[in-house]
Amino acid sequence: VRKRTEVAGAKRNTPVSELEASPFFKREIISLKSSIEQRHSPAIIAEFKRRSPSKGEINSRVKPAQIAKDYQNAGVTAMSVLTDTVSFGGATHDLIMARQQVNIPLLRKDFMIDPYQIIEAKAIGADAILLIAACLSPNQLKELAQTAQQYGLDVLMEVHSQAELESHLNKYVSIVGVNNRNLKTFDVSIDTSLKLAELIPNEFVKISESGLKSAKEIVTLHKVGYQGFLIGETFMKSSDPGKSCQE
Ligand code: IGP
Repeated sequence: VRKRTEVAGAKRNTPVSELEASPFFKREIISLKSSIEQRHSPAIIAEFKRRSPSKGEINSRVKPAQIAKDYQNAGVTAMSVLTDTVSFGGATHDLIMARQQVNIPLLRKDFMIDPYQIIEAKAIGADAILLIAACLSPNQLKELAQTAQQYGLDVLMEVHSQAELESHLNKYVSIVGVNNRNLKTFDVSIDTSLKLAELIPNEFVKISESGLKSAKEIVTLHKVGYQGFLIGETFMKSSDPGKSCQE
């Protein structure tokens, strides 16, 4: 993980007044939390991810608009769009393209450090944002989560450990995601999710993230309380991610 906490702020491509004038800014938010809760069976959040620091190129041919339609047709609960360019080859434009095609909740996946990025997330049509405990101080995370809530966006807080959960969790967060990928070694193990499940208070929706490959893993994690499953690579590495997602 790049250390972002020292960075002064996000790159500001567009003035805030212009972001607020975006047609998406006024659209009604589709709650990611409610959508997962209403599902009752395991809820899949399928990710658009071209490349990653651990895997390199995953799929550079497919387009976000097509994948969004395919994921929605496959019946996923929500879609995650990586908008980080440096590590993941994504762009805010990818989320806009997805938004124009679907009416499922969209998660903006990025390294959020600045309230500007939250306003931008809303302006490009996101319904929820990710805040990574490992990248933020407890106070920074709380302030960003509160800002997101004021804009009506759901906050998914990502943790890797019990320590992060205990130091960073706050009332402005609505979903807790346990990342199975160790950010230092890139090793993935669902044991991380299994271990942390009972430590997440029940008012938060629990999701398990990364490295998920089989229905069996999902059944195991669902039994211990996870309702949502964030899956990128398993779908994206197929030449037809929507179809592989349906299977
Ligand atoms: C998806 P995978 O192993 O299914 O492609 O993982 C998602 O969990 C992963 O992309 C992710 C991520 C992140 C990316 C989880 N947390 C934080 C960037 C930043």
